[in-house]
Parts: sequence; structure tokens; C-alpha cells
Amino acid sequence: MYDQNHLARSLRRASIGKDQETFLRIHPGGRLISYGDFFANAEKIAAALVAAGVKPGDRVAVQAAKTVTMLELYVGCVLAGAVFLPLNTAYTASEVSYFLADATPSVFVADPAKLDSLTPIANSAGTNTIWTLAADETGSLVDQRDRMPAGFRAIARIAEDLAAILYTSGTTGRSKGAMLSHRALASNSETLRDYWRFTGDDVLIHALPIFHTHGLFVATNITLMAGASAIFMASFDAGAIRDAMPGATALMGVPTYYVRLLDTEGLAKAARNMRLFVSGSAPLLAETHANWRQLTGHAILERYGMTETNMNTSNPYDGERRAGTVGFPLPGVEVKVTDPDSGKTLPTGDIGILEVRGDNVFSGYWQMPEKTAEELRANGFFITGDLAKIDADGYVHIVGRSKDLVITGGYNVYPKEIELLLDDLPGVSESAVIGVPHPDLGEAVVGVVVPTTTGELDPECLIAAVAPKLARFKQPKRLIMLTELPRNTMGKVQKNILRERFANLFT
Ligand code: MLC
Ligand code: AMP
Repeated sequence: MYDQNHLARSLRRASIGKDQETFLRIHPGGRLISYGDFFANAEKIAAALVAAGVKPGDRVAVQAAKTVTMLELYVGCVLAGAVFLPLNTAYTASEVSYFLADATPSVFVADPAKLDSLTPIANSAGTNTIWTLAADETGSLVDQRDRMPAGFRAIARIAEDLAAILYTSGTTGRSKGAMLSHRALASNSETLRDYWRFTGDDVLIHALPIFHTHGLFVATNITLMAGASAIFMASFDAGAIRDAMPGATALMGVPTYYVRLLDTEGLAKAARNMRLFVSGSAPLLAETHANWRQLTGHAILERYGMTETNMNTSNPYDGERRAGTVGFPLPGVEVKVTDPDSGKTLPTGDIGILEVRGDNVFSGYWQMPEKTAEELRANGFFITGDLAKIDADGYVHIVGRSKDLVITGGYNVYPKEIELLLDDLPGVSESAVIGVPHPDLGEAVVGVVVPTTTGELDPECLIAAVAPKLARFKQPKRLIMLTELPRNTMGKVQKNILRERFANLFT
């Protein structure tokens, strides 16, 4: 029934004939979701979407708590040929407004608690079908689903058709929608399943959010494609993850997970029979890698990816997992390090911009052909904006970023977006937003503000003033007042000097 739909086929293949087996075990409570029930519900949602007028290629946006129904909606979209567009639950109404206006979805699924504020926003984006989904798995999406029969025949989709759009922040402050094809998602997750040896016997601890690549396309797709099962946690809780380990085989997390888990009692014993710990989305400190190994005996497997590309490189399953590196290009992925000015490939060991090519790479930015052309070369190489080197043994090292980006607890924050808001406030002459080392989050967002000469500014008031427009994780953890910003001879703000000066703010 899924034969004609590229990604649906790939997601379903491993669980055919295993309808009674468990796909998800919900934590807390232990409720079991079988493969059969999960796909039947996804089929019903696909039928509901089609009944609501959703056509292939239409966007279906969702900003809702992590639930099984949201995963069913994802697969339902794939089956209906729609483009799944999940949004971070931390986004404020003002942020959501941008995404809806840009993507003009046919359907928007919202948390019922936010319905009043988001309905007018969705309506002005031309979206009139608004369904709700609450954290307790109730809402009109569920009602729509339960009115429909299962057995939906997946709409035919070829490899190039879009399956999802995920927004990634942009250096100019405007977020860009990365268009991900059926091929990009299917090929990458299948590769990862095999590279990391996932089988039907695996039990993954799934604590990541499902509105980003890591929790959705890595953790969820791999589980489905292996016919494995997952312990499905609505949010991160270090104690709950530790307690789940004896009944699990694998964990995927951002570095903050590992830092926090190291602080839990009894970790070594709990982790004893685990098979695999994967880290990514932000740099894992070599120190965390070493501490983890010493305590648990496991070498964390670090991999490197992006919203635009899914996963590009991974440390080996069998060979040496080298701390401070992101391993080797995955099968089917080419990487090279190029000179930022000439675009020429650099010799082994030299630092330059990492470029990647493969089936995993996105199809471009939604309705931004100029941005697409700037970052995606005609020959298929995507210019990641990450600074890297490849050592003599072939290990890729991410050594920095050429893009002005802060990664805090695995979430990306583009300084420009915050600087634009700060600069608009009365009494602010200019601002610079930087990331500085933070023991828990890797990097923390810090704002440096230059007041107008007359102004007396209270940092707390400034943060409060931008808060309604910024998701919590983007808000500066600290604001510092300076009389001027350091600039080079060209007049460009020298953020490196600010980063050095405030490097010890949190450590
Ligand atoms: C929460 N806060 C953060 C934050 N997360 N601040 C900065 N950065 C973050 N990442 C805020 C909270 O709102 C709260 O604010 C305060 O910080 C402390 O909250 P907490 O309770 O300690 O945070 P918690 O809810 O536990 O969240 C931390 C976290 C979470 C690490 C579990 O951020 C998380 O799930 N990160 C994973 C992100 C992810 O999935 N990234 C993958 C992207 S895909 P206050 O002031 O109200 O107390 C990608 C591609 C790839 O990058 O390669 O994978
Ligand atoms: P995102 O846009 O949220 O997908 O974030 C992608 C960015 O996260 C990459 O461009 C890198 O800068 C960073 N990243 C992901 N994985 C790693 C890693 N293992 N080490 C260092 N940086 C990483």
C-alpha cells in the first residue's frame, strides 16, 4: 500500500508483518504503541488531511508538544504527499507568524493553549484549517483522525518530491526553510541505521524534541527503518534516562545530555548493557568524551550533521571513536575542505570551509533562490559554513564556524536576529550578540550593548523588552554594557575580541 511513495516505503518496510510488536513505550506510564496501531493512525491522519483538501506538496505546519500523535502526523503527511513542517514549541507568536506567512501551510496544528493567539496569525497567512493537539494526546486532530478509516493508500511520491521543510535561522536574521526530499530523508536514515547497526532488537531512548533533524529524522526514522522500538520521553530528564538504560540499547543526545547525565548517581551501573551512545548537533568536548568513557566504559560516538543535510559524517562503529572529531564521511556522502575565497580544495590538514555532497543534501531554501545559489553550488556541493580540517587518517575535525552562529544546548541561535531587536530598543545605540563557553549548554548567548550617551539602561529591562519576540533559548543569559564595540580597520565588529574578553563569564 505504500509502494508508490518513496519515503513511506522506506519507513514501513522493516515493520511489515510486525504489527503486534512495540514501536514506542511511553515514559512515564509505560503505555505501549504497536507498529500496527501507529501506522493505522498515520493512515487515518493522511485520510483526514486529504479530506481537508490537502494536496501533494501542500505544507502542514505543527507547533505542539512531543506526542505519539505528532509522530503519526509526520508519517500521515508523508503518506498524503504533504510537506511536514514542525516548529519549535519555544517559538513565540511573533516567531510563528513569520514561519506561517513564509510557508503558507494548508493546515496548522497548534497547542490548544495557544489557539487564541495563533488563530489570527494562521488566518492572515491564509491558513484556515487549524487543528489542535495537546500534550495529553487530545485535540481536534485526534478527533479528525478517529473519524477516518485506516488503510489509506499512500499517494505516489518520487525521490525528488519534498517530504519536509525545516526552518533554520539565517545570518541576516531571516529564517530559511530547508526543503528536504523523500530521497534525502530516506537515504540518510537508511545509511545511519546500517552504519550504527540498528536492528529490530534495539531499544532507543528517545528524549530529543521531534521538531528538529536530530529527534525526527535521525532518532525516529532510524527506529522505524530498523523495526526497532523506542522509549519515548516527552522531554529531557537525566534521571529518567539513566533509569531507562537497563531496558534499552541506545541513546541519542546533544552534548548537554551527556554533561548532565555525568552528574547523575549510578550511571556506570545503568549504562552497563547499553550498546551505543550517539552525540551530535553541537561539539562534544573531548573532556566529556573522556569522562564518559572512564565512568561507563563506553566511547560516545560523535557524528556531525545539519538541518540542510541531515547527517554527513560519523565516527566509526567498530574503529576508533576519536574525541574531538566527527569521524568519516558516511557512505554516499562526499566532503571536502575548501578555501573560503577561491573555493579550491585544500590539502590534508589545512583549515577551510567544509563542503558536502550526496543524496542527503537538501533541495534548496523555500522560496529563496538567491540564498540557495549562495550556499548550494551547481555541482551539488553544499557550503556548510563550518570550519574544518581533515587529518591524515581521514577524520574530520570541526574547528569553528565561518557563519555567525551560537549553538546553545543543541539549539542554533543567529546573533543577527537578536541584535536587530536590541538595536531597535530606545536607549540602545548598537549591540553585538556572541556565544561564550557554558559548562551545561556548551555555549550561552550573551548580548553586549552600547547605550546612547544619554541613556541609563537596565539589562533586565532590555531582556524583558525583547522576550515577547524571542524563544527563551535565544534570549541572552547575560547582557553587558560597554561604551563601544571593538572594531577592525574596516569598521567590522570584532566578535572574537568580545568572545575572548567574556570567555570566563560562566566558567
Ligand atoms: C532550555 N533553555 C535553554 C535551552 N534549553 N537556554 C539556552 N539553550 C538551550 N538549549 C532555557 C529554558 O527555557 C530555561 O529558561 C533555562 O534555559 C533552563 O532550562 P532547563 O530546564 O535547564 O532546560 P531544559 O528544558 O532541560 O532543556 C535543555 C535541553 C534542551 C538541552 C534538554 O535545550 C534540548 O532538548 N536541546 C536539544 C536540542 C536539539 O534537539 N537539537 C538538535 C537540532 S538538529 P528559564 O530562564 O525559564 O529557566 C541539529 C542537526 C544535528 O542541530 O546535527 O543534529
Ligand atoms: P542545525 O542548523 O540546527 O542543523 O545545526 C547544524 C550545525 O550544528 C552545524 O552546521 C554545525 O555547526 C553544528 N554541529 C552539528 N553536529 C556537530 C558536531 N558533532 N560537532 C560540531 N558541530 C556540530
